[in-house]
Amino acid sequence: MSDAALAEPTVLAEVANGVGRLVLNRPKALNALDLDMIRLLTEALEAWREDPAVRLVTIEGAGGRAFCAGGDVRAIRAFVLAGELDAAEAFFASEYRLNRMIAEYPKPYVALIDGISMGGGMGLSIHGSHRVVTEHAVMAMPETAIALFPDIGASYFLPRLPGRLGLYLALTGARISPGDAIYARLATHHVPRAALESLKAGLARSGLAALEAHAHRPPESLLAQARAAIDDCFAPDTVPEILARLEARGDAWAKAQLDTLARMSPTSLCVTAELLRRGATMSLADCLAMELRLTRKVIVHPDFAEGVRAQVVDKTRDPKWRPATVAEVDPAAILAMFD
Ligand code: QUE
Repeated sequence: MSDAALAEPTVLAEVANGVGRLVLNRPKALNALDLDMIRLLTEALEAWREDPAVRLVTIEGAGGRAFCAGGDVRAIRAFVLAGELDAAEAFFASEYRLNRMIAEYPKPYVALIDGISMGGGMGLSIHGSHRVVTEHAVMAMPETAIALFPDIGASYFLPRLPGRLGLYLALTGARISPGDAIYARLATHHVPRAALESLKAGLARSGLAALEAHAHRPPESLLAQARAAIDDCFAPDTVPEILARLEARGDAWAKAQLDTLARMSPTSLCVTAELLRRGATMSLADCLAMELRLTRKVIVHPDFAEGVRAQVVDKTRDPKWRPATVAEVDPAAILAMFD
């Protein structure tokens, strides 16, 4: 028998005791979101929207390591290299449609984040009404490392985080802790892993009241400690000005940020800063439409295939960016990508 015939479904969807339960079920790939999973999630949410047997929806990841590590950028890269740009666009369009459906969902949507949630995984959680993090949660928008940009509605939600946290997370791809996620308002409740089964039983028995009943005090936030430095150094809207502020600051924290930013695609950093500047005053629907237009330009830039190769396919972590520095990026070329 083929692997496909033996394979379990990549999304489990079941209704019991008033709860529509979604499980991302590709644990070997850290539940990374492929087109099939997007279709299955969309179909389940559509079916449950008007179903009186579903009072609330939960979503979680199988396998204990990840909620969802991202989108299927490996497949997108293969489409780009094969010249199948329509297939790449279809992926992003269906992913962003799902993000919007979650944001507009008429029932409570509770994401249980007990592990890695990055990129596309953030798109399945952040737009929902409630986001629970366990002590094992790790969140990030790491797309500048693969020369993509923070998408899935990030141009809407990141500029709306406190101070300049959103631009900081978008440019550096910083991985943040459960305490940070609550501090930044990316998460709403902290529940220990050991209490998740009890929380799920409580959600079925008494609905959303179970969230408050199971919530623990959030752990300490490192992001809170860095907040003044972040707000100061990431105050400008352009990357060269941010780099200049970090260089002028010159302390260990600033040097660490400069080291991180030096590994990211310079083109992607500049695209990302402009994207968040624009998204700050736009609706979620308009932000998602802007991001979809931008994917067409960004995925055909050579940095994208190179970034996915270096970080995801070969894992050599040695991307060769062109241009190689922010100073060499032509601001007019960045603006042209938003046309
Ligand atoms: C930056 C990213 C992603 C990444 C690594 C980065 C990303 C993404 C994946 C990923 C993870 C697991 C998989 C997979 C892809 O890795 O967006 O197919 O199984 O989806 O440094 O932005």
